[in-house]
This record gives sequence, structure tokens and C-alpha cells, in this order.
Amino acid sequence: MREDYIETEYKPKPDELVCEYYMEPADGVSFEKACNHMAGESSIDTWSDISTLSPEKAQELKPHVFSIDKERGVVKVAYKQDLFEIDSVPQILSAIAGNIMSMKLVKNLRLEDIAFPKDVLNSFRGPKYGLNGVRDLFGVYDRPLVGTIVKPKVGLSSEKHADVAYKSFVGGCDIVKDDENLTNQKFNAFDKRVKITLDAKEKAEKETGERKMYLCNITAPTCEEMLRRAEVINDLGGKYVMIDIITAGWSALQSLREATEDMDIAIHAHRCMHSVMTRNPRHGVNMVALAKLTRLIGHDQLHIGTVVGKMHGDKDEVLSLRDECALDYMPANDQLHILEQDWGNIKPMMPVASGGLEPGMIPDLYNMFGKDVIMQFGAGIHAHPMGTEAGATACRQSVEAALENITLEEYASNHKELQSALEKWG
Ligand code: CAP
Ligand code: MG
Repeated sequence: MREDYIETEYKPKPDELVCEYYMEPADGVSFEKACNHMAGESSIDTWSDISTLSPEKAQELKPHVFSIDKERGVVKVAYKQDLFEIDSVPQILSAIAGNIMSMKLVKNLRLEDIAFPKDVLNSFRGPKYGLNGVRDLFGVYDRPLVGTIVKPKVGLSSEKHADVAYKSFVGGCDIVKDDENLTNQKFNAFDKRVKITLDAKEKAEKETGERKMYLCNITAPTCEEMLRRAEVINDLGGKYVMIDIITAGWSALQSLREATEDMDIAIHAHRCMHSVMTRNPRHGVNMVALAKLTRLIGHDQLHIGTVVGKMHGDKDEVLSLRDECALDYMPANDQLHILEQDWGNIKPMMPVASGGLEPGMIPDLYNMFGKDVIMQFGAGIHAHPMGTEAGATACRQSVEAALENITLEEYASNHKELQSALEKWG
């Protein structure tokens, strides 16, 4: 190990990818040693002296640890883009969040953020629709979009699934989404479910005069099958797919984005299992980094958390995620471990707030996120005392109240669905 990667005077160059890490060395290991090994092992070095790489080449490709804050455990590293296959998220992650996470030399290590240089940005498509394209799909510009996840996650027949979707749509949902556990099971096979749920969507569109979208889960055992499922949806006139980004894997996400370039299909990114990596504030990968990779690849919308609902994620974290999804330029924020990112031509994604939401939370969500968000309700619609349709209606009523700045209690006095929701959830 060369152990000369620390250069705090160094200024990152435009052809370098910058990573911010949180670092805790193991007992008895100096901060500097841990930083050197982390930078070396993620690029051109290993645990003992090697002479296979010429000194000239090592000089050209070596990483630079250009910022160290021992007190806060914050380290920044600049990596030459030539170290990477710049259009491969799996390869980039194998380097910057790979074996270094397992080294005994570190007690804890967390990849907080990645800033992509222009050449990396330009080698990805980014979202095809993005935030504004999603709005165009619905023709809705002046309010948050309301979605639901059919519940329970698994167990319903395809017919029952389509019926719950229909009731959600006519009640007021813009979006109906499959749950993450539902793919292609015996009780609710993919091909049948897509067909009859899209039929239910069309029926509801005719009856309500609103554009509706069905986000069918195409997560599959192989990329081939995942893409077949996307094509089935496209052939049936569906406009959306949902994919589970962590369990499907980054190659699947890149393959899907490539394939949808020739289809009229938007991509909804569901992130279950992310907390295995993101929840521990001292180790793993910050969700912000995963969100940026998802945007780079080109998914149109991503779950970001809610603050008020059932999932972990404080306001700082959720709003950072929202900004990283939705802004064209992200300013650096040292306290929040955010690196500066100019997104160039990569479109913004639509953020999705989901997890333990019910109609009474909508004003708080609206205050936090404004109108550029999809608010998604599972049990908060299907557990409504008057049923699914009324649950969806209660959500739309609550959105109206929030937009008009009327208290929910007042609005509920002549809107019985909202009244019933407030009685149940308080
Ligand atoms: C929500 C949900 C979503 C989570 C994902 C669930 O259902 O369908 O998958 O929101 O979490 O299965 O829990 P409810 P996140 O509305 O009934 O809670 O958005 O944090 O990724
Ligand atoms: Mg779910």
C-alpha cells in the first residue's frame, strides 16, 4: 500500500468523480491510515506493496483524499473517471462502495454522496419523462398526484385486484400501483392482472374524465422476463411500469431504461430493502447516493419517505432526497453531507411520498413538499371505514382542503368521506 493518497491541498478536476464518506477507523488504526487504505483499495492499490502497476501509471490514476474532517469523520475522495466504466452503475459501485465496506481497518464506513463529472452524466440517459413529463402524462399541473397501492400486498385474485383498482380510480386516485411482493404468483398471474387492471383503468377514465395510470410491478427473476413484462404492458397500451430497484439490481435498471427508450413507458422506482444499506447512519450507503444513481440511470419517479408516516427518515433526510430528485442544481451542504451537483441535461424525477399515510396527513405533506409530489396511500385508502372508493375520495377531498388552506375539520363538515377518515385516524 502506497499510503500517499492524502493531499488536502488538492482541488478535484472536472474529470473526477467525487465521493464523500463517513469514516470511523478500527481501534488502534489512525484516521489517515484508514483513509489511505479506503482510497487505495477502492482503486489502484491493495493491502500490501505491489509492483505490477508502473509508478507513472499509479501517479496518473491515483485517488486523492482531498478533504478530511477527523472530528466529524468526514472524508472526501476524488477519483479519476478513467478508473471507471463510466456508463456502468454496477462497476462504479463495486469500486466506491465495494470491498472497502468490509475492511477490518474501518469500524464503520458510509458512502454519503457521489458527485458525477460531466462525462459520466453524459453517458447516461436520465429520466425519459421525469417530473414534468409525468405531469404531462396525467395532464395535472396544479396539485399533488394521489396514488394507492392495492392492499393486501399479496393474496388477492387478479379479478379482485382489478376491482380494488377500479374502485380506487373512480374514488379519485390518479395512480394505482402493485405492491412490491406482487409479481407473478399463482393466485394473481402477471399477464392476466395487467390485462384486466388496464381494462379497469380505461373504464374508470371514461367514467371520470380523468387520466389514470396503472403501475404494474415488472420485477422478475431475469432481465429477459422483466423486459417481456414491460413489453406486454406497452403492447396493451399501458404507460407505466414499477420496478423494485434494490432487489432487481442495477444492471436490471439500466437494461430496463435502455429498453424503454423505444416504448411509451414511464418507470416508477420502488426502493424496498434500501434500509439494509441506508438506515445505519454510520455504515453503508446514504439513500441520497442511491437516489442519484437512480436518476442518472433514468427512472421517472422514486420513493423518498414521508417524515409523518410509518417509515424512518427525518425531515432533513427526506427533503434532501426530494431536492436530489427534483432540482436541476443541488448546492453543497456540508452539514447534510451533500456534494454540489449540476445535473446538466438529466431531467428531474418526480418524488413519491409513501408509507403509513392517511388522508389526515395530507396538509402536513403539502406543507413539506408542495404540489410536486405523488402522495401514495395503501391502508390509508383501503382501510377507510366506508371502503376503498370512499378512501380515495377522502384523499382527494383532503388535497382540495390543503390547496385551499381550509382546515380538514372545516372541510369535513360537508364531505362525509373525509369526516369518516378523520374519525378513524384522528
Ligand atoms: C406502503 C407500502 C410502500 C412503502 C415503501 C408498503 O403501504 O406499499 O411499499 O411506502 O416505503 O408496502 O409499506 P401503506 P418507502 O400505505 O399501507 O403503508 O416509501 O419508504 O420506500
Ligand atoms: Mg408496498
